[in-house]
Amino acid sequence: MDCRKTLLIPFLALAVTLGGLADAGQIKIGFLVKQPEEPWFQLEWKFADQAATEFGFEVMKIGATDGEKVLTAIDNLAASGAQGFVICTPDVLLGPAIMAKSRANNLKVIAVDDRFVGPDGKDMESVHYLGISARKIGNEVGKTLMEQVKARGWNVAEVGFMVMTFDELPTIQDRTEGAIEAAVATGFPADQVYKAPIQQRMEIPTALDAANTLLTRHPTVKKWIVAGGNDSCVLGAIRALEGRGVKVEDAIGVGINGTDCIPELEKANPTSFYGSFLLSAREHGYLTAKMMYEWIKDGKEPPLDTRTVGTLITRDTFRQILKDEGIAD
Ligand code: FCA
Repeated sequence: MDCRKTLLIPFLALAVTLGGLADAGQIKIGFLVKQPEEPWFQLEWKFADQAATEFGFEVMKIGATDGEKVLTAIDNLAASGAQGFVICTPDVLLGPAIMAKSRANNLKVIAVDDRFVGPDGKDMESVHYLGISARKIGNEVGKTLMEQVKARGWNVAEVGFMVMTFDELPTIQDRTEGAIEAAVATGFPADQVYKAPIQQRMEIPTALDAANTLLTRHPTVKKWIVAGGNDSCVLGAIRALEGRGVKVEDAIGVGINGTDCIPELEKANPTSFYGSFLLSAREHGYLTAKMMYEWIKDGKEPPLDTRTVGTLITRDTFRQILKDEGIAD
């Protein structure tokens, strides 16, 4: 063995040991999301990673698409030395089970986006939560739709309001109720509001099915405005309207998230998807991860309830706004 190798081996052994020690001392947190394929959740992860790099902790990103995966993930997190996690649960009714398992494993919990619901059907207000101001943002959607109806000189008597609902999830119910409330308050006839309940999961195909069922029931309506719990819900409805031959200029859709409609806004020709309320994936990912880290490291308990706002993006404005938010280059 030459002399360089003899020196190198103990050096490498030392480096590995130190590396191991550094890892062992590093704070680890989990970040569990219900729909890892959605751009919204991928962005939350991206911003959580930014916080981890900035403050020097580790984020274990886990796609937890059903209850079993969530509960297994909690055990795995504890076994791997994590001390807490942020979660957007696949089902809000899992709240009590998640809290029981986390307590047993001595893990701290922050719920993001979807607030846990207790056995009494009420929000679990004792669990730390960061989510959107759902009703207010819903109100903005309703107002934006009505502004467009007026700007286009439509006669409201000819318009149907298609609302893509998902009442299993309170944050979504608040958004859609908020949209209806604002449209009706600005003169939209309440009896021309039609709800299309989405089955199981909020995705484009399930929303498309729900919209088609609704359109079959109202064949004479000529013009449509569309709201829904998030971008995918509204995009499904827009695809259904296109499938029925409704002209681009005869429908107006406004989404929520702003992150899942970017290819739609980038299309060379406009569709009926007018715009979306861009939520702050940065705050939902970066801030929750940072809160969890500081809670573990310094015992700094986060606020129990934090709410974020939304900003309207349209084909004209989305590029600049996404750039400012750090979502697009
Ligand atoms: C819910 C929705 C997501 C996003 C998030 C803030 O979890 O399913 O699409 O809108 O709230």
